[in-house]
Amino acid sequence: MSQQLQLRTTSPLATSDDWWKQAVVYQVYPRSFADSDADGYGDLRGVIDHLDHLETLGVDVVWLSPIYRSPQADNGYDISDYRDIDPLFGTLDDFDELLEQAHSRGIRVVMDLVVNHTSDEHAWFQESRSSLDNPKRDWYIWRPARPGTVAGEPGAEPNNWGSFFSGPAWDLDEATGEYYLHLFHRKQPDLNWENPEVRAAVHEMMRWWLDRGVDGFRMDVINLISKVPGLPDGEVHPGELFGDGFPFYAFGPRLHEFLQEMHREVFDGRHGFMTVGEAPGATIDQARLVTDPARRELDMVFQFEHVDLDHGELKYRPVPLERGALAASLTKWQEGLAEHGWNSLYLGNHDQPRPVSRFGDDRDHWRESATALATALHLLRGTPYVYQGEELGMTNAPLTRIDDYRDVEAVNYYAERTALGEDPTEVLAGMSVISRDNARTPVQWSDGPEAGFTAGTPWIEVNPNAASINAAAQVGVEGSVFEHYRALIALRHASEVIALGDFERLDAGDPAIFAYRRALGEESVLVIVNLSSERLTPVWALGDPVPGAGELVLSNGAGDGGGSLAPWEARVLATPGAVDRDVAGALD
Ligand code: ISL
Repeated sequence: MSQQLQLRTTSPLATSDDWWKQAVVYQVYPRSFADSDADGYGDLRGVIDHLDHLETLGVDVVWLSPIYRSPQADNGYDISDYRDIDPLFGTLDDFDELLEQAHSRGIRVVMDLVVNHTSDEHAWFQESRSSLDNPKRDWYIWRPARPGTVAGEPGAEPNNWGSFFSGPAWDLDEATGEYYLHLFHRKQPDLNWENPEVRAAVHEMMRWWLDRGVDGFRMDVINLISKVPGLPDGEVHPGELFGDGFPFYAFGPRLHEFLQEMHREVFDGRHGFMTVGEAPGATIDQARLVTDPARRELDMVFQFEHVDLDHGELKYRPVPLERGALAASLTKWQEGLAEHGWNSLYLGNHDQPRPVSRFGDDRDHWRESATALATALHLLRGTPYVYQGEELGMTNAPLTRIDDYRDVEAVNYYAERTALGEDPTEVLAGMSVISRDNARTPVQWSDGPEAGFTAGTPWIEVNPNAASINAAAQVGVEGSVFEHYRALIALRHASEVIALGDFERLDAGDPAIFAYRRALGEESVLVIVNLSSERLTPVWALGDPVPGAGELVLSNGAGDGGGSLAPWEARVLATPGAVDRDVAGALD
């Protein structure tokens, strides 16, 4: 841990290697956070200029989405130099200043590690593609055309896998007449993790960042790095054009071996770090294995069950959420990782639509549903993540035309589907609900020009509702979404019950009432949230709180404290010793 780090929470956990069990992480997507040089893109100095915002909010960690050199084919998740900062965001000196300023505020800094693939402009790939016998040829996944076909002809790809970004997962490199695998964009060739030289190079780079003072990593699609030998064809599901390779590249045969080797080579002997692995499609059993501390793999994972609930036959053909489905999914994962492993707790990030629009009611109950969702999530067992702007209740953007989109995943999907003859209006309707661009509009700092994000022209439109939804209108304002997030974070810092207590779902009758108890020893915290736009009455009379629940310590002000729950009303009750009021301060 960097010696400059001034801890802000005093609990015994805070100075242990499990400090992240009482921490809250804030995700910055630098491109959309704050622009200091009026080029229309957020940058590191913009982050430095807003560290006070993060300190006021009370977060313990900032996770930076990729800031490395990149041609930006996938907004930086296509890295061409792991040891330099892209000029779009600034310099290594700017990074070092951010690190020092964050640490002086007691905020750790976690980098986004993207090592399932690199950019095709990375030197490693440039060498690898230069010839069949180049020493780095085997650093990537090259294959000849499918037997019996001619390279370049449709169907000649080595297998039938599709890319996450539409089209085949293979591209023909004319120079050597072979195909290379890219699960994402064609400019994101997959690294060959079977090659020990690749693993050693990644480990060395990770140590380089840790030695610079970085406090850990969020690991991009880390569960995809081990592929099934032979790379067999996948099933073509209804509505899809290509085979589903997921069973053959997710949680592959050597994943745990690679993660344990990484832990040995990079983290053994170090303290104060944290690791979280993005693991699309993870099951509870897989998450238990990866996050079981005895196995020394990762501290936690981002699982996707709750953020896939509204995906229909295709991701961009969303279906309505079933009543109580979010609470049921969160409950399943609380119970699933109760004994082994650790949950990351999130509702949004740079790949997901805005939670208040997706899971809440951003029309008739915007503030109430934003604060209700936050209460439901933040008091669970696990490490909460706040995605930039979520603390302000930022909503989905008005994405109506294809020109409103910037995300390569969306743009490619639209091209693929309209080329198949699908109605553009229908395609756009589905995209507007689920698109990653909903989360990538600039952070709304004020009601001024471009929401105070830039003095230039933003790379993506500012949401017009910045006029009313912005930090200046909320920070320090009682009852605001920001102040509710601040209170929830303070509550976590003040309560080992919240950090370490058990979880028990309570049956309140209606599945839309998410009621649960956290207990540690004799102390407990009771959370009751109405995750609906109707007034609901729990099976027990709320006027007479659940027996032994303690006193009301926080509410989101949606209701009148009576026997029923107003739409999106959230209440938190705690027994006397469950919350250290000296640490929590004034909660609401
Ligand atoms: O959210 C998704 C699954 O439906 C995908 O949009 C997303 O691509 C997937 O979760 C993997 O995400 C990560 O890797 C991608 C990058 O585009 C995403 O931004 C990153 O979070 C490739 O690096």
